[in-house]
Amino acid sequence: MSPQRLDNSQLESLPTEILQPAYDRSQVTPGIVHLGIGAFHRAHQAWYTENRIAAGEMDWGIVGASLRSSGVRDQLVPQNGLYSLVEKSNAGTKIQVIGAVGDVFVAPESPARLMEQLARAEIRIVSLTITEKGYCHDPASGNLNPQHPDIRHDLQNPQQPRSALGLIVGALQLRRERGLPGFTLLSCDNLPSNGKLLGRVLAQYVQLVDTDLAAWIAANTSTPATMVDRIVPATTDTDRDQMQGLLGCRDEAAVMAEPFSQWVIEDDFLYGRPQWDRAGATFVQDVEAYELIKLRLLNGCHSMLAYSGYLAGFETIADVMAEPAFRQLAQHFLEFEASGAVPVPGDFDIAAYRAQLVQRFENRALRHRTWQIAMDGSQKIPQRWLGTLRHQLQQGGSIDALVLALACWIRYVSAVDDAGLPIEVSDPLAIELKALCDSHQADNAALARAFLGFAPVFGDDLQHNERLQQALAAQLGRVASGGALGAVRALMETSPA
Ligand code: CS2
Repeated sequence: MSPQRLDNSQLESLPTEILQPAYDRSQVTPGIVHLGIGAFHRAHQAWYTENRIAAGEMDWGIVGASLRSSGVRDQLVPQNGLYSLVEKSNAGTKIQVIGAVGDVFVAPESPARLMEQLARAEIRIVSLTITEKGYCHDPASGNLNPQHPDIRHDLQNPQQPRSALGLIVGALQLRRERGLPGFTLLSCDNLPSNGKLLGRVLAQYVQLVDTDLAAWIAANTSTPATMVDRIVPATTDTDRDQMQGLLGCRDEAAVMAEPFSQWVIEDDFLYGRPQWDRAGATFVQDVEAYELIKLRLLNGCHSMLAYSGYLAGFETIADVMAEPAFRQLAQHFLEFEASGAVPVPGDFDIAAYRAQLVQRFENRALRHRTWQIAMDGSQKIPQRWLGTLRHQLQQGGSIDALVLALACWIRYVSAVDDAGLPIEVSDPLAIELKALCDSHQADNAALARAFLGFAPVFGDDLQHNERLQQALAAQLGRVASGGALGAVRALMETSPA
């Protein structure tokens, strides 16, 4: 017999130490549609929103949507949208059952039904965690890629859109026809100036659809920027089995997260918003400095540890950090490369931020897989590493850790690790990247040149930098001969920190 699932009827029999909705869920009405209802949204924005619903802001319930698979819907809908958020740290575990999510829709099953949800009069915010590649843009330039297969498809089939942009524009068209206002579009993805980026690709897309609609959308939507931060690894079956023991019922939709959480939001909402600030978020006029610090320090270091650590055979970030040379690499990168390349607000203690990051990466209670973070490098590297790299090159500063990270990424996309085992590379440009590796196998200088000249990731400036090219060729050689661990150790023997 399959075990009882978590649902409304199970709430009263949950152990008392587990927090749960203390409000009447039947009184909640939706105000937000969230596109991309993965683990991150459920551990972050939905958790802040839960706090506000519990405080009486009952008209901000969340309708969830998945743009690809039905997995999350199949987990959440049989549970009446309930799931547990499990905060895990070296100090212990805290569990809260969240009730903010109502229904969940799966776009590919019926784009029209999802567009109807987006067109509901009471929806005032459409938020997004669709990952970097969901914006269908060229990562190096930040412009819409009109050749993207989903964009081409949606321009041909506007009633059956696949992309977030196609769905949003279709829904806004319905709202306009029905005399309804637009909505605020809230990007919560790890992209610099994510609000501006969303506004730009949306405008570029709708220009290809209908110029009148483009003007209406420009006047009836806003796209505030946000900086989101919480480490949320993919949930595993082991996590679910452990949760069953703690809850007394089966929660297929449980999410694991670190205790730390941060949300900085540009206050530009056209149709109201929950008072997320009362739940710990910060509203500011300008998010950019926070975004750059987070992307270049946290995410930059994460990706560096992910590629180098994966090659060396480490499964999780905490495992990588337990190896002294990698920990030193992280500290070196944070202090001597990334920190100098970000504008630091006057009241921001960057040394304390760095120390806290190292601690967060050392959280052994979270099994954050290097493979998970290594996904989609072609979409992540421009904002995580290359801004810092350009800055350091211009200033004549250290680029050692960044170049080593690039060499490890190149080795990673060649799809063989340091033990000679195949790597399952998950990246929209995986084929192109592997082809670059294969055509320059025995020649590190040519390999370095070929990658730095790969415009979708590197733009067209970096290939002309002699210092970078030589350093990358040399580091590719070290990684090939001594493995990632050997190369990290060699670098740390000669570097400060
Ligand atoms: C990670 C992020 O998977 C990744 O690429 O670097 O998801 C990271 O855990 C979050 O941005 C932390 O806020």
